[in-house]
Amino acid sequence: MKLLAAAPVAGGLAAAAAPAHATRAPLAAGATAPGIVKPLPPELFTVRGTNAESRFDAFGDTGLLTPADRFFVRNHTSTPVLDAAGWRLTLWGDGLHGRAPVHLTYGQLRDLPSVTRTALVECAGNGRSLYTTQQGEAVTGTAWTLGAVGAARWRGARLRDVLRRAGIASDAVAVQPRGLDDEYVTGGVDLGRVRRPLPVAKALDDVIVAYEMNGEPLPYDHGYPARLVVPSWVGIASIKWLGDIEVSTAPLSSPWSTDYYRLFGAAHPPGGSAPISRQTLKSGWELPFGATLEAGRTHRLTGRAWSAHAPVRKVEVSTDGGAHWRPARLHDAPRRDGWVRWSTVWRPHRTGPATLLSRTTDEAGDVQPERAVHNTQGYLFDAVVRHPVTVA
Ligand SMILES: Nc1nc2c(c(=O)[nH]1)N[C@H]1C(S)=C(S)[C@@H](COP(=O)(O)O)O[C@H]1N2
Ligand SMILES: [Mo]
Repeated sequence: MKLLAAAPVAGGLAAAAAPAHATRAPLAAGATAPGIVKPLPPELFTVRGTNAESRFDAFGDTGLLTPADRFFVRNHTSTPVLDAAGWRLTLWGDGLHGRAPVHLTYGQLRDLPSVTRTALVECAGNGRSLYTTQQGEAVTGTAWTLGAVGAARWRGARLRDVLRRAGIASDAVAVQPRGLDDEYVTGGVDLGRVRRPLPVAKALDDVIVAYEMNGEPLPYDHGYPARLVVPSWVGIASIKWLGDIEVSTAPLSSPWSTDYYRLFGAAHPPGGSAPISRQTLKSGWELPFGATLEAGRTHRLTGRAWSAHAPVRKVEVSTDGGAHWRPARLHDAPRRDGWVRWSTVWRPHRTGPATLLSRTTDEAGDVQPERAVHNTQGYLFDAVVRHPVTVA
Protein backbone atom coordinates (compact mmCIF):
# COMPACT_ATOMS: atom_id res chain seq x y z
CA MET A 1 0.00 0.00 0.00
CA LYS A 2 2.94 2.30 0.49
CA LEU A 3 3.30 2.94 -3.21
CA LEU A 4 -0.28 4.05 -3.38
CA ALA A 5 -0.26 6.18 -0.25
CA ALA A 6 -3.10 8.64 -0.47
CA ALA A 7 -1.79 12.05 -1.41
CA PRO A 8 -4.48 14.64 -2.01
CA VAL A 9 -3.29 17.17 -4.52
CA ALA A 10 -3.66 20.90 -4.01
CA GLY A 11 -6.45 22.22 -6.16
CA GLY A 12 -8.61 19.20 -5.60
CA LEU A 13 -9.66 16.42 -7.88
CA ALA A 14 -10.37 18.42 -10.96
CA ALA A 15 -6.81 19.66 -10.95
CA ALA A 16 -5.43 16.25 -10.06
CA ALA A 17 -7.21 14.67 -13.01
CA ALA A 18 -6.62 17.43 -15.53
CA PRO A 19 -4.51 16.43 -18.53
CA ALA A 20 -1.98 19.17 -17.91
CA HIS A 21 0.62 17.48 -20.07
CA ALA A 22 -1.69 16.74 -22.97
CA THR A 23 -1.05 18.23 -26.36
CA ARG A 24 -3.46 18.02 -29.26
CA ALA A 25 -2.78 15.45 -31.90
CA PRO A 26 -0.98 17.09 -34.80
CA LEU A 27 -2.42 16.51 -38.23
CA ALA A 28 -0.06 13.97 -39.71
CA ALA A 29 0.69 14.22 -43.40
CA GLY A 30 -2.06 12.41 -45.24
CA ALA A 31 -4.28 12.25 -42.17
CA THR A 32 -7.88 12.77 -43.06
CA ALA A 33 -9.60 12.65 -39.66
CA PRO A 34 -9.17 15.60 -37.34
CA GLY A 35 -7.51 14.55 -34.14
CA ILE A 36 -6.40 11.06 -35.09
CA VAL A 37 -2.63 10.57 -34.93
CA LYS A 38 -2.03 7.46 -37.03
CA PRO A 39 -2.16 7.44 -40.83
CA LEU A 40 -5.52 6.44 -42.29
CA PRO A 41 -4.82 5.09 -45.78
CA PRO A 42 -8.09 4.84 -47.71
CA GLU A 43 -7.50 1.19 -48.55
CA LEU A 44 -7.66 0.43 -44.80
CA PHE A 45 -9.99 3.09 -43.34
CA THR A 46 -13.13 5.06 -44.02
CA VAL A 47 -13.07 8.36 -42.14
CA ARG A 48 -16.36 9.30 -40.46
CA GLY A 49 -16.10 12.67 -38.75
CA THR A 50 -13.66 12.35 -35.81
CA ASN A 51 -13.67 8.58 -36.25
CA ALA A 52 -12.04 6.06 -38.58
CA GLU A 53 -13.77 2.82 -39.54
CA SER A 54 -11.66 -0.19 -40.47
CA ARG A 55 -12.49 -1.55 -43.89
CA PHE A 56 -13.97 -4.93 -43.11
CA ASP A 57 -13.02 -6.23 -46.54
CA ALA A 58 -9.37 -5.47 -45.71
CA PHE A 59 -9.49 -7.83 -42.70
CA GLY A 60 -9.14 -10.66 -45.24
CA ASP A 61 -5.37 -10.56 -45.06
CA THR A 62 -5.16 -10.26 -41.27
CA GLY A 63 -5.08 -13.08 -38.76
CA LEU A 64 -7.11 -13.38 -35.58
CA LEU A 65 -5.62 -10.15 -34.27
CA THR A 66 -6.25 -6.79 -35.87
CA PRO A 67 -2.95 -4.93 -36.28
CA ALA A 68 -2.97 -1.64 -34.38
CA ASP A 69 -2.40 0.31 -37.59
CA ARG A 70 -5.68 -1.10 -38.97
CA PHE A 71 -7.77 -0.89 -35.79
CA PHE A 72 -10.82 1.40 -35.92
CA VAL A 73 -10.73 4.63 -33.92
CA ARG A 74 -13.76 6.05 -32.16
CA ASN A 75 -12.99 9.48 -30.71
CA HIS A 76 -15.62 11.75 -29.20
CA THR A 77 -13.15 14.63 -29.58
CA SER A 78 -9.51 14.08 -30.46
CA THR A 79 -6.58 11.92 -29.43
CA PRO A 80 -4.61 13.52 -26.57
CA VAL A 81 -0.89 12.86 -26.87
CA LEU A 82 -0.04 11.99 -23.27
CA ASP A 83 3.27 11.37 -21.60
CA ALA A 84 3.51 8.23 -19.47
CA ALA A 85 6.07 9.81 -17.15
CA GLY A 86 3.65 12.54 -16.10
CA TRP A 87 0.57 10.34 -16.10
CA ARG A 88 -1.29 9.41 -12.92
CA LEU A 89 -4.34 7.27 -12.42
CA THR A 90 -6.43 8.72 -9.58
CA LEU A 91 -8.94 6.64 -7.64
CA TRP A 92 -11.36 8.56 -5.48
CA GLY A 93 -14.83 8.47 -3.96
CA ASP A 94 -16.74 7.30 -0.90
CA GLY A 95 -16.26 3.69 -1.98
CA LEU A 96 -12.62 3.73 -0.91
CA HIS A 97 -11.71 2.84 2.69
CA GLY A 98 -9.50 5.88 3.11
CA ARG A 99 -11.94 8.20 1.33
CA ALA A 100 -8.94 10.21 0.15
CA PRO A 101 -7.78 10.03 -3.47
CA VAL A 102 -5.16 7.43 -4.31
CA HIS A 103 -2.70 7.95 -7.16
CA LEU A 104 -0.90 5.40 -9.24
CA THR A 105 1.98 6.16 -11.60
CA TYR A 106 2.62 4.36 -14.88
CA GLY A 107 5.52 2.48 -13.26
CA GLN A 108 3.32 1.42 -10.35
CA LEU A 109 0.64 0.21 -12.75
CA ARG A 110 3.22 -1.83 -14.64
CA ASP A 111 4.54 -3.28 -11.39
CA LEU A 112 1.18 -4.90 -10.62
CA PRO A 113 0.80 -8.53 -11.76
CA SER A 114 0.01 -8.50 -15.48
CA VAL A 115 -2.55 -10.46 -17.45
CA THR A 116 -2.70 -10.92 -21.20
CA ARG A 117 -5.85 -11.76 -23.09
CA THR A 118 -7.37 -11.41 -26.51
CA ALA A 119 -10.61 -9.47 -26.68
CA LEU A 120 -12.68 -7.66 -29.25
CA VAL A 121 -13.44 -3.99 -28.86
CA GLU A 122 -16.63 -3.24 -30.78
CA CYS A 123 -18.58 -0.01 -30.87
CA ALA A 124 -22.21 -0.31 -29.71
CA GLY A 125 -23.12 1.33 -33.01
CA ASN A 126 -21.19 -1.05 -35.26
CA GLY A 127 -23.45 -1.88 -38.21
CA ARG A 128 -25.65 1.15 -37.46
CA SER A 129 -25.96 2.28 -41.10
CA LEU A 130 -27.66 -1.03 -41.93
CA TYR A 131 -30.73 0.01 -39.95
CA THR A 132 -31.16 2.59 -42.71
CA THR A 133 -29.77 0.90 -45.82
CA GLN A 134 -31.28 -2.51 -45.10
CA GLN A 135 -34.32 -1.78 -42.94
CA GLY A 136 -35.25 1.73 -44.08
CA GLU A 137 -35.15 3.08 -40.51
CA ALA A 138 -33.79 6.41 -39.30
CA VAL A 139 -31.05 6.38 -36.66
CA THR A 140 -28.67 8.97 -35.23
CA GLY A 141 -24.93 8.56 -34.77
CA THR A 142 -21.85 7.62 -36.77
CA ALA A 143 -22.90 5.71 -39.89
CA TRP A 144 -20.64 2.69 -39.38
CA THR A 145 -20.91 -0.30 -41.67
CA LEU A 146 -19.30 -3.42 -40.12
CA GLY A 147 -15.79 -2.14 -39.40
CA ALA A 148 -16.14 -0.58 -35.94
CA VAL A 149 -14.68 -3.73 -34.41
CA GLY A 150 -11.24 -5.21 -33.92
CA ALA A 151 -9.52 -7.93 -31.93
CA ALA A 152 -6.28 -7.35 -30.04
CA ARG A 153 -4.11 -9.02 -27.48
CA TRP A 154 -4.25 -6.71 -24.47
CA ARG A 155 -1.79 -6.73 -21.59
CA GLY A 156 -2.24 -4.86 -18.39
CA ALA A 157 -3.19 -5.06 -14.74
CA ARG A 158 -6.50 -6.42 -13.58
CA LEU A 159 -8.85 -3.58 -12.64
CA ARG A 160 -9.67 -5.77 -9.63
CA ASP A 161 -6.06 -5.53 -8.42
CA VAL A 162 -5.97 -1.77 -8.97
CA LEU A 163 -9.21 -1.33 -7.01
CA ARG A 164 -8.07 -3.60 -4.19
CA ARG A 165 -4.73 -1.83 -3.89
CA ALA A 166 -6.60 1.48 -3.70
CA GLY A 167 -8.76 0.09 -0.90
CA ILE A 168 -12.16 -0.51 -2.44
CA ALA A 169 -14.77 -0.95 0.31
CA SER A 170 -17.05 -3.99 0.43
CA ASP A 171 -20.13 -1.77 0.05
CA ALA A 172 -18.94 -0.11 -3.16
CA VAL A 173 -21.46 -0.75 -5.94
CA ALA A 174 -20.17 1.21 -8.92
CA VAL A 175 -17.02 2.65 -10.41
CA GLN A 176 -16.81 5.34 -13.06
CA PRO A 177 -13.67 5.51 -15.21
CA ARG A 178 -13.06 8.79 -17.05
CA GLY A 179 -10.80 9.71 -19.94
CA LEU A 180 -8.26 12.53 -20.20
CA ASP A 181 -9.42 13.62 -23.65
CA ASP A 182 -11.23 16.96 -24.04
CA GLU A 183 -14.72 17.56 -22.75
CA TYR A 184 -17.35 16.47 -25.21
CA VAL A 185 -19.50 19.34 -26.41
CA THR A 186 -22.57 18.52 -28.48
CA GLY A 187 -25.48 20.73 -29.47
CA GLY A 188 -23.90 23.56 -27.46
CA VAL A 189 -23.89 21.48 -24.25
CA ASP A 190 -20.68 20.47 -22.49
CA LEU A 191 -21.18 16.91 -21.26
CA GLY A 192 -17.78 16.80 -19.56
CA ARG A 193 -15.11 14.23 -20.17
CA VAL A 194 -16.03 10.80 -21.50
CA ARG A 195 -17.04 8.57 -18.59
CA ARG A 196 -19.46 5.78 -17.97
CA PRO A 197 -20.36 3.84 -14.83
CA LEU A 198 -19.41 0.21 -14.54
CA PRO A 199 -21.06 -2.03 -11.93
CA VAL A 200 -18.61 -3.35 -9.35
CA ALA A 201 -19.43 -6.95 -10.29
CA LYS A 202 -18.04 -6.43 -13.80
CA ALA A 203 -15.18 -4.22 -12.61
CA LEU A 204 -13.97 -7.00 -10.28
CA ASP A 205 -14.46 -9.71 -12.89
CA ASP A 206 -12.46 -9.59 -16.13
CA VAL A 207 -11.69 -5.91 -16.80
CA ILE A 208 -8.10 -4.95 -17.64
CA VAL A 209 -6.29 -1.64 -17.24
CA ALA A 210 -4.34 -2.20 -20.44
CA TYR A 211 -1.00 -0.63 -21.36
CA GLU A 212 -0.11 -2.92 -24.27
CA MET A 213 -1.88 -3.81 -27.50
CA ASN A 214 -0.53 -6.70 -29.58
CA GLY A 215 2.76 -6.67 -27.68
CA GLU A 216 3.50 -2.94 -28.05
CA PRO A 217 2.70 0.03 -25.82
CA LEU A 218 -0.81 1.30 -26.61
CA PRO A 219 -0.79 3.62 -29.63
CA TYR A 220 -1.85 7.21 -28.88
CA ASP A 221 -5.18 6.74 -30.65
CA HIS A 222 -6.04 3.65 -28.63
CA GLY A 223 -5.52 5.12 -25.19
CA TYR A 224 -1.83 5.59 -24.41
CA PRO A 225 -0.65 5.29 -21.72
CA ALA A 226 -3.54 3.21 -20.29
CA ARG A 227 -7.12 2.31 -21.12
CA LEU A 228 -9.77 -0.05 -19.84
CA VAL A 229 -10.62 -3.15 -21.80
CA VAL A 230 -14.03 -4.46 -20.79
CA PRO A 231 -14.40 -7.81 -22.57
CA SER A 232 -17.69 -8.56 -24.34
CA TRP A 233 -19.20 -5.18 -23.45
CA VAL A 234 -19.98 -2.30 -25.81
CA GLY A 235 -16.87 -0.31 -26.77
CA ILE A 236 -17.83 2.79 -24.78
CA ALA A 237 -17.10 0.85 -21.57
CA SER A 238 -13.43 0.54 -22.58
CA ILE A 239 -12.44 4.08 -21.59
CA LYS A 240 -9.24 5.28 -23.30
CA TRP A 241 -6.62 7.64 -21.82
CA LEU A 242 -7.79 6.61 -18.40
CA GLY A 243 -7.30 9.45 -15.92
CA ASP A 244 -9.42 8.72 -12.90
CA ILE A 245 -11.90 6.24 -11.51
CA GLU A 246 -14.63 7.21 -9.08
CA VAL A 247 -15.50 4.43 -6.64
CA SER A 248 -18.95 4.82 -5.14
CA THR A 249 -21.26 3.22 -2.60
CA ALA A 250 -24.24 4.54 -4.61
CA PRO A 251 -25.08 3.92 -8.26
CA LEU A 252 -23.45 6.40 -10.67
CA SER A 253 -24.59 7.87 -13.95
CA SER A 254 -23.32 10.04 -16.78
CA PRO A 255 -24.75 11.15 -20.13
CA TRP A 256 -23.16 7.96 -21.49
CA SER A 257 -25.48 5.90 -19.30
CA THR A 258 -28.62 8.07 -19.38
CA ASP A 259 -28.92 9.75 -22.81
CA TYR A 260 -26.62 7.50 -24.81
CA TYR A 261 -26.21 3.74 -24.76
CA ARG A 262 -29.80 2.96 -23.89
CA LEU A 263 -32.38 1.65 -26.35
CA PHE A 264 -35.09 4.18 -27.17
CA GLY A 265 -37.94 3.72 -29.63
CA ALA A 266 -41.26 2.02 -30.19
CA ALA A 267 -40.05 -1.45 -29.15
CA HIS A 268 -38.52 -0.22 -25.88
CA PRO A 269 -39.82 1.14 -22.55
CA PRO A 270 -40.93 4.81 -22.64
CA GLY A 271 -37.89 6.03 -20.67
CA GLY A 272 -35.56 3.79 -22.63
CA SER A 273 -34.02 0.45 -21.72
CA ALA A 274 -31.50 -0.07 -18.95
CA PRO A 275 -27.98 1.02 -19.98
CA ILE A 276 -26.72 -1.46 -22.54
CA SER A 277 -23.79 -3.61 -21.53
CA ARG A 278 -23.06 -6.74 -23.54
CA GLN A 279 -22.43 -6.59 -27.27
CA THR A 280 -24.36 -8.84 -29.65
CA LEU A 281 -23.53 -11.21 -32.53
CA LYS A 282 -22.62 -10.53 -36.14
CA SER A 283 -20.88 -11.85 -39.23
CA GLY A 284 -19.65 -10.41 -42.49
CA TRP A 285 -17.95 -11.15 -45.78
CA GLU A 286 -14.44 -9.81 -46.36
CA LEU A 287 -15.43 -8.26 -49.66
CA PRO A 288 -16.29 -4.67 -50.53
CA PHE A 289 -19.99 -3.94 -50.86
CA GLY A 290 -20.70 -4.02 -54.59
CA ALA A 291 -17.65 -6.19 -55.40
CA THR A 292 -17.57 -7.70 -58.88
CA LEU A 293 -16.99 -11.47 -59.17
CA GLU A 294 -16.21 -13.22 -62.41
CA ALA A 295 -18.87 -15.64 -63.67
CA GLY A 296 -17.91 -19.27 -64.31
CA ARG A 297 -14.95 -19.18 -61.94
CA THR A 298 -14.65 -20.76 -58.49
CA HIS A 299 -14.17 -18.10 -55.85
CA ARG A 300 -12.97 -18.77 -52.34
CA LEU A 301 -14.74 -16.20 -50.21
CA THR A 302 -13.91 -15.46 -46.58
CA GLY A 303 -15.47 -13.74 -43.61
CA ARG A 304 -15.63 -13.51 -39.85
CA ALA A 305 -18.28 -14.26 -37.24
CA TRP A 306 -18.47 -13.32 -33.58
CA SER A 307 -20.77 -13.23 -30.60
CA ALA A 308 -20.40 -11.52 -27.24
CA HIS A 309 -22.75 -14.06 -25.66
CA ALA A 310 -20.99 -17.36 -26.31
CA PRO A 311 -18.48 -18.97 -28.69
CA VAL A 312 -19.62 -19.23 -32.31
CA ARG A 313 -21.07 -22.66 -33.05
CA LYS A 314 -21.73 -22.37 -36.78
CA VAL A 315 -21.89 -19.96 -39.67
CA GLU A 316 -24.27 -20.52 -42.57
CA VAL A 317 -24.01 -18.72 -45.87
CA SER A 318 -26.29 -18.04 -48.80
CA THR A 319 -25.25 -16.80 -52.23
CA ASP A 320 -28.77 -16.48 -53.62
CA GLY A 321 -30.33 -13.85 -51.40
CA GLY A 322 -31.35 -16.27 -48.65
CA ALA A 323 -33.20 -18.92 -50.69
CA HIS A 324 -30.63 -21.64 -49.90
CA TRP A 325 -28.19 -21.91 -47.01
CA ARG A 326 -25.13 -24.07 -46.46
CA PRO A 327 -22.55 -24.26 -43.69
CA ALA A 328 -19.36 -22.25 -44.07
CA ARG A 329 -16.08 -23.82 -43.11
CA LEU A 330 -14.75 -22.51 -39.79
CA HIS A 331 -11.00 -21.92 -39.56
CA ASP A 332 -10.60 -21.19 -35.87
CA ALA A 333 -11.57 -22.93 -32.69
CA PRO A 334 -14.58 -21.11 -31.29
CA ARG A 335 -13.61 -18.96 -28.32
CA ARG A 336 -15.14 -16.46 -26.00
CA ASP A 337 -14.62 -12.79 -26.78
CA GLY A 338 -13.04 -13.49 -30.13
CA TRP A 339 -14.10 -14.08 -33.68
CA VAL A 340 -13.73 -17.02 -36.00
CA ARG A 341 -12.66 -16.83 -39.61
CA TRP A 342 -14.77 -18.74 -42.10
CA SER A 343 -14.71 -19.49 -45.81
CA THR A 344 -16.86 -20.90 -48.55
CA VAL A 345 -16.46 -21.53 -52.26
CA TRP A 346 -18.85 -20.18 -54.86
CA ARG A 347 -18.94 -20.64 -58.61
CA PRO A 348 -21.50 -18.17 -59.91
CA HIS A 349 -22.97 -18.83 -63.35
CA ARG A 350 -25.63 -16.19 -63.86
CA THR A 351 -24.37 -12.66 -64.44
CA GLY A 352 -26.02 -9.69 -62.79
CA PRO A 353 -26.59 -8.59 -59.21
CA ALA A 354 -26.51 -11.14 -56.38
CA THR A 355 -26.86 -10.95 -52.61
CA LEU A 356 -24.53 -12.78 -50.23
CA LEU A 357 -25.69 -13.51 -46.68
CA SER A 358 -24.03 -15.01 -43.61
CA ARG A 359 -25.60 -16.05 -40.35
CA THR A 360 -23.93 -16.75 -37.01
CA THR A 361 -25.28 -19.18 -34.43
CA ASP A 362 -23.52 -19.25 -31.06
CA GLU A 363 -23.25 -21.92 -28.36
CA ALA A 364 -25.96 -20.21 -26.32
CA GLY A 365 -28.40 -20.71 -29.20
CA ASP A 366 -28.41 -17.07 -30.34
CA VAL A 367 -28.93 -16.76 -34.09
CA GLN A 368 -28.64 -13.61 -36.20
CA PRO A 369 -32.22 -12.61 -37.02
CA GLU A 370 -33.49 -11.40 -40.39
CA ARG A 371 -34.27 -8.00 -38.93
CA ALA A 372 -32.77 -6.09 -36.02
CA VAL A 373 -35.15 -4.48 -33.53
CA HIS A 374 -34.94 -0.75 -34.19
CA ASN A 375 -33.73 1.76 -31.63
CA THR A 376 -33.36 5.46 -32.37
CA GLN A 377 -29.59 5.56 -31.84
CA GLY A 378 -28.96 2.45 -33.90
CA TYR A 379 -27.16 0.35 -31.31
CA LEU A 380 -26.60 -3.42 -31.26
CA PHE A 381 -27.38 -4.19 -34.91
CA ASP A 382 -27.49 -7.98 -35.05
CA ALA A 383 -29.37 -8.89 -38.23
CA VAL A 384 -28.05 -10.93 -41.14
CA VAL A 385 -26.33 -8.48 -43.49
CA ARG A 386 -27.40 -8.50 -47.13
CA HIS A 387 -24.17 -8.01 -49.02
CA PRO A 388 -24.61 -6.91 -52.63
CA VAL A 389 -22.19 -8.11 -55.32
CA THR A 390 -22.21 -8.17 -59.11
CA VAL A 391 -21.42 -11.24 -61.16
CA ALA A 392 -19.89 -10.30 -64.50
N1 LIG B 1 -11.69 8.60 -23.22
C1 LIG B 1 -12.40 8.06 -24.21
N2 LIG B 1 -12.60 6.72 -24.19
C2 LIG B 1 -13.30 6.13 -25.17
C3 LIG B 1 -13.90 6.88 -26.21
C4 LIG B 1 -13.64 8.29 -26.24
O1 LIG B 1 -14.06 9.03 -27.14
N3 LIG B 1 -12.90 8.83 -25.21
N4 LIG B 1 -14.67 6.26 -27.15
C5 LIG B 1 -15.28 4.98 -26.71
C6 LIG B 1 -15.96 4.27 -27.76
S1 LIG B 1 -17.54 4.82 -28.14
C7 LIG B 1 -15.43 3.15 -28.33
S2 LIG B 1 -16.31 2.24 -29.46
C8 LIG B 1 -14.05 2.69 -28.02
C9 LIG B 1 -13.21 2.61 -29.28
O2 LIG B 1 -11.91 2.21 -29.00
P1 LIG B 1 -10.78 2.40 -30.13
O3 LIG B 1 -10.81 3.82 -30.61
O4 LIG B 1 -9.50 2.02 -29.47
O5 LIG B 1 -11.11 1.46 -31.25
O6 LIG B 1 -13.41 3.57 -27.11
C10 LIG B 1 -14.24 4.07 -26.09
N5 LIG B 1 -13.44 4.79 -25.13
MO1 LIG C 1 -18.50 3.28 -29.51
